[in-house]
Amino acid sequence: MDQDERHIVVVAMPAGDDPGTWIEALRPRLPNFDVLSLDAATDTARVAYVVAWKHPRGALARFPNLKAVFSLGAGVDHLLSDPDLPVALPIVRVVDPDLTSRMSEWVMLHVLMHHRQQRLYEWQQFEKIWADDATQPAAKDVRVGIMGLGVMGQDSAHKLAMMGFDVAGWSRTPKTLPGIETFSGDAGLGSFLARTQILVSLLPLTSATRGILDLGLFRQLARDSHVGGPVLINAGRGGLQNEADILTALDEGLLRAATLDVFETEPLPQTSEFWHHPAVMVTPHNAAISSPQTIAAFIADQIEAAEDCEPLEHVVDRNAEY
Ligand code: NDP
Ligand code: OXD
Repeated sequence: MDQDERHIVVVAMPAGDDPGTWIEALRPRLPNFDVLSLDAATDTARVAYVVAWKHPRGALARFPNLKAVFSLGAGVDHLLSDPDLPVALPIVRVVDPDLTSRMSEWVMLHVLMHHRQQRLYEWQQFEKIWADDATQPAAKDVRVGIMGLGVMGQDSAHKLAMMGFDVAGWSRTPKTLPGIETFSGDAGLGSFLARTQILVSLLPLTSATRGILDLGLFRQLARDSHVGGPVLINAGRGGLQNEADILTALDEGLLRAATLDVFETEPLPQTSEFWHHPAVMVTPHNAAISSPQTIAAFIADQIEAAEDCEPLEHVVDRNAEY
């Protein structure tokens, strides 16, 4: 094929972010394509695929011959919130065992951190206090509830159940999972929350889930946890949580503690109270990050398959989810 007939794969990132790592990871895997940054893709008619993470709004509407858009992550809210996203295009998200395992590591770490009161013992070590907590329950007596029983939520649920926790999950549609109590839809939410002592949010951000983690929801959580109140752990999206409500709930004792990986504004502003709140653990939206090599292999395989007229995998069902 002539150089000026080759299809282009564009890596689209926010202005100011360097797409170089992703371009380098994709190029050797897509030798028949030109892999370019958004700025370099001036021959817009040749652009067949876009690989995107928080692209500038409207940027994808410039490409008349796009065949598919790939999210660089599992979440697609950054794509679907673009009002100029071409309507008929397939949107593919990352579903990758490496990404999923990393999320489960993070979820288990923070469930255990709260369950075993690690922060208390860190403080005690600092103060040279030798004191144990004779009331520490076994994992089987601790009820963890996972909001979102998709790829991430199911893996975390199974791994927590393997550790002995009493695990339940909540999803949009009903599910049957061995060893996990399941709830679904608006009708199941109240019962799910009423049994939950440690709440883990692994929901996507959609019009139905935006702001769901608010005071009204925190009030419905079980209050009988051995740490003195419910715990919130959110790695879904910052838009799921009402941050003022989290602070109020912590102040009023509706929540005992929180671990937050995602925020309404990222990076978390320097002025945020979360940075120094004694009951809050902050991680910088890195609960699950796969290496560019792993994600590039996943995307390149899909592009090659699409070129061979094979169906794309993990295409987002826009009607079901948003
Ligand atoms: P999936 O699409 O596989 O799962 C989403 C789950 O949420 C499904 O069980 C779905 O229910 C449920 N859900 C969606 N909408 C609702 C609703 N309105 N009410 C109740 N349940 C609902 O996504 P993943 O598990 O792969 O990822 C989940 C999210 O995790 C991503 O969208 C992303 O935002 C976040 N994420 C965060 C990362 C981080 O580092 N912090 C890394 C990777 C992902 P049903 O099955 O019935 O459709
Ligand atoms: C994702 C993320 O969606 O990293 O994959 O947040």
